[in-house]
Amino acid sequence: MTLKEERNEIKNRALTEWVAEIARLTTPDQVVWCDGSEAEKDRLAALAVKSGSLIPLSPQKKPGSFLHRSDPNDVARTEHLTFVCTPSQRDAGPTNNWSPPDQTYAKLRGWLKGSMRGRTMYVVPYVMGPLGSPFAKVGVEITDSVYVVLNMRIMTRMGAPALAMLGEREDFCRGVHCTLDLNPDRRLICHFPQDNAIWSVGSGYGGNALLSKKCFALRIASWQGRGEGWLAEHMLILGLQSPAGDTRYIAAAFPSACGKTNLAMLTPPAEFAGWKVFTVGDDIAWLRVGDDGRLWAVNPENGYFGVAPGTNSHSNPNAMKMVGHDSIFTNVAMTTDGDVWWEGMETAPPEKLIDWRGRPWNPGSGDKAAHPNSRFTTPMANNPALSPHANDPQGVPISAIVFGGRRATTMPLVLESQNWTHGVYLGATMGSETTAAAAGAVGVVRRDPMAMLPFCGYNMGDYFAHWLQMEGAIKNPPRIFMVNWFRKGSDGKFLWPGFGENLRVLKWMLDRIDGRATATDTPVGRVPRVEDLNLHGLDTAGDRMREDLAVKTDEWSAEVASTAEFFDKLGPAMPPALRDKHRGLVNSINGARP
Ligand code: OXD
Ligand code: MN
Repeated sequence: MTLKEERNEIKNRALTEWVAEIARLTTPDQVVWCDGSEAEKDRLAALAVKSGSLIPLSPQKKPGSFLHRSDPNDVARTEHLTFVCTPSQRDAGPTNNWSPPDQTYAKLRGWLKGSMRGRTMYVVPYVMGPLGSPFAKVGVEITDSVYVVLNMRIMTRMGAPALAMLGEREDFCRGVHCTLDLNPDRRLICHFPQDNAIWSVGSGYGGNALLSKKCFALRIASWQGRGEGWLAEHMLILGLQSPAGDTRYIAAAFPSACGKTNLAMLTPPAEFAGWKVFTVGDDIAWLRVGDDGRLWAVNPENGYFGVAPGTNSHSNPNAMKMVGHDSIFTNVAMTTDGDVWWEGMETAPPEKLIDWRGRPWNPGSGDKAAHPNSRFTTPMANNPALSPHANDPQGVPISAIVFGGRRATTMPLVLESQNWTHGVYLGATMGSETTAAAAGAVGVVRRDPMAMLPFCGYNMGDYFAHWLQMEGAIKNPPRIFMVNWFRKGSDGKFLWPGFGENLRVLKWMLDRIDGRATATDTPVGRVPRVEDLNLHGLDTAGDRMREDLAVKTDEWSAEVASTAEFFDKLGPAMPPALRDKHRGLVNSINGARP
């Protein structure tokens, strides 16, 4: 085999040797080192169009944008095929799939032998975190997918800046991605945190194939954060600016497809004239303690990989603007004039539509035109609400941490923790109804502590212990809250309007921090009364609000029983402090029983 190396000038021996090793294994026809330039993007996009992997959209309707249709068996993260391969199973813990590293490498090497014959192997160096930031880290993804390269170019700071930052260092995350034939029987997403390595095989879906995102910035980085004293979290970061011009930052964890992107770029309701929300990040936060004893956060990503269905000019006007150009759409429907459409876009479907599989759509069939987990990939620079600090190497100081799930019952609209340990307890007991972002049943409540269950790269009990321990390092800790935008009344309808109105709840949090708002102590945390929230101009009846804020003893009895079961599953690594908190809560709920 002759390898056509396009870049011979790479000085980093560890990098060139590793790339050569993977090329010897996969035997591609050529190896292309990506530099992240515009010219490269245009060349690769033309190649993808030629191969049919990308369809150009209308230059008038969606300039610079493309549609990709994935294999219908490859449309979401596959958690049952995702593994954490630590030397000891105890370190992966009971909530991660585990397999021994040596055996796993051997199996994957077997699958990858000769797998890129006749194809091109792309080497994609990238930076996670703002350039020049003490938070930033370098990864390199080897992939045989042009779609992956073009998405990585949007989602990360890719190419030349990464090689410049790396220099001669060897501590880069080594990611190997190979699509094979997309056969689910030969699909595995494997993490080797002790080697700073990821091997992802047999899937082209974003969360499985864009190795910078869930694989590196959450699973590998959470392991690194534990060792190095920081946190890698499944959190959006937003700045909330008051009419007086001061901005406070909030980091919020929600499970996939619960509206993180919407909250991160929220448009305030009319009654909040002068208030502004700025996006720092919509999915991932890396948090470190600053010299001032506060917790500081950066968004390690450079773009958004958002869920398309439900996005419209009411739920997220900023998102509608930002996907208007230079975006890649995956598995949405296409109009005959080269535009895109999905369920929940407020315009009615046009008469003729090509569905996400590329077939003419029949509205009467009951099939969705866009896949429920169809996505847009958009550069963060497209976002009209982008924070001026999104690229700040120092990050932003966090005033509040918010945990939230999708719960039809039990969880009030908002709950304030009593202290850090109670806040960690709230995060640890988070539950949410499942969505289409992962393969499997939709609508079942599962425990998803801190929205990290599918993304924590080590033992969940050790992860809680790390969170508890962080308190000692943070002199001025953010206050921790829990929210639920999704509680339903007895009529089955949502009690809270959500979207832009969520600002009212964020404002109450800041007022609590400043000592300007009141709350009532309940056994499960502090809850506002209806009159403590600014509901001016909101057409929601008082009794519905009371229902939304209610802490009901019978619901909480069931909740703590289900939490106890979950804690038992986490086994001996579960920190005693959280078990104590749980016992205390059970006692006070039983004490509150009429
Ligand atoms: C995502 C997810 O894609 O959480 O962000 O699934
Ligand atoms: Mn996510």
